[in-house]
Amino acid sequence: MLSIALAGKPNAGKSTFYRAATESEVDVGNYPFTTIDPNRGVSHVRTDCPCLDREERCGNDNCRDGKRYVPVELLDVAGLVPGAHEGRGLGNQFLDELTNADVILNVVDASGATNEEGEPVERGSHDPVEDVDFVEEEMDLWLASIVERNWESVERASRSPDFDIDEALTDMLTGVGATELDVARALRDLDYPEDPIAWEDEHREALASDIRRRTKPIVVVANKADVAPPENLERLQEAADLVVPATADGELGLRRAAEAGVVDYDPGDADFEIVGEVSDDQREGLEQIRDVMAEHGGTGLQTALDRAVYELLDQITVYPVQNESKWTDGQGNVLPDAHLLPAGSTPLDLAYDVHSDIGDAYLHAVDARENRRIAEDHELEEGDVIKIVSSN
Ligand SMILES: Nc1nc2c(ncn2[C@@H]2O[C@H](COP(=O)(O)OP(=O)(O)OP(=O)(O)O)[C@@H](O)[C@H]2O)c(=O)[nH]1
Ligand SMILES: [Mg+2]
Repeated sequence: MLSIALAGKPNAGKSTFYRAATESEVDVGNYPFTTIDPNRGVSHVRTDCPCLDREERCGNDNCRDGKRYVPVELLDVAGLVPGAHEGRGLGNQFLDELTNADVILNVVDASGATNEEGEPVERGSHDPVEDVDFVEEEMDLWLASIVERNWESVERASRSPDFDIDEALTDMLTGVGATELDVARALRDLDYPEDPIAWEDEHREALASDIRRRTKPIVVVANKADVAPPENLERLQEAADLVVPATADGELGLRRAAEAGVVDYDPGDADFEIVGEVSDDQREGLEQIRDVMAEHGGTGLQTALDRAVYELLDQITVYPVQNESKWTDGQGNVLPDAHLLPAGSTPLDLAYDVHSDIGDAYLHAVDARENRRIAEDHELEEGDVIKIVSSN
């Protein structure tokens, strides 16, 4: 499963985001370091279900009237403070928790009501743009320290006659999610000495930040948009490539209200409808959330998750089925599974993603929408429904 990590300074709303997005109970508090041990749970990205192109909706548990929710892992870690890579705050133990993450959501308090350590201060008095930069820096320096720690092994390997720097660095960096291709591309972009023994800290740091950008891309979540000065949101938009204004607290309120049957709302909707009995206070709270949603096209949580997966990680959703005309599995479930795969994936990649045995026994594939056989190297597209034919 793809893994998305919530990172950022303390008190920014990471656990509130997590609570809303996973519908699980974790501690939230208006002080730094509420979270110490990481929380790991399942959230979803949202896409159009292929059943929208059929007469009836599929009825899958993860499909609400054609809105398809595809599971991803969500990780909520302790807050990060400047100097964390050197052990400040709760240190770099939780930077290590980010090792397996495919993408990072940097949750920023856009209201400027918490300082760089996450302590409450007067609203607007802290510049949230600083929180965008330092999280990137801390992650870069953390990765640089991993490279530094392991450099001796690269130097040792370099004495061997068949030494290959790409191979040695790939060995060292697979642990943080770097592929051979990432390393090759990073080395192509950098100037560095031939001999690893001649590498200086600056070379290792340049390598680390290049690899960090490739393996841990970042979406900035401009949280607390409900109480943020508009100029902060504007400046944040300019400070990074991908910035999503959000109200984690608003989403949490809506999810709870939806569960109680008070509102009709599906995560990622731009608006909601009040359908149950509410007190005046509740109505006022809900209307405040509605105002923020109207400004930003929703609460922003689903948007942040979706853009991380579909935009930054460039994933597509593909639906394997056994019956190509009914789009069902062996038990008659319509569109039973949704798989996230990198764009450019082929039917064979899908087969291996379903099960390595299916991949090994792959014969051919059928595009169930068109009802025609497709080549092994055919590039799959978002929303493809595919029957894999295998010899077992
Ligand atoms: N106004 C507003 N407050 C929010 C929002 N999201 C979270 N908060 C509040 O911000 C405070 C911190 O929230 P947490 O979710 O505990 O923050 P955290 O980033 O997990 O903090 P640490 O675990 O200490 O790193 C709490 O008082 C939340 O209620 C939001 O969208 N709007
Ligand atoms: Mg927390």
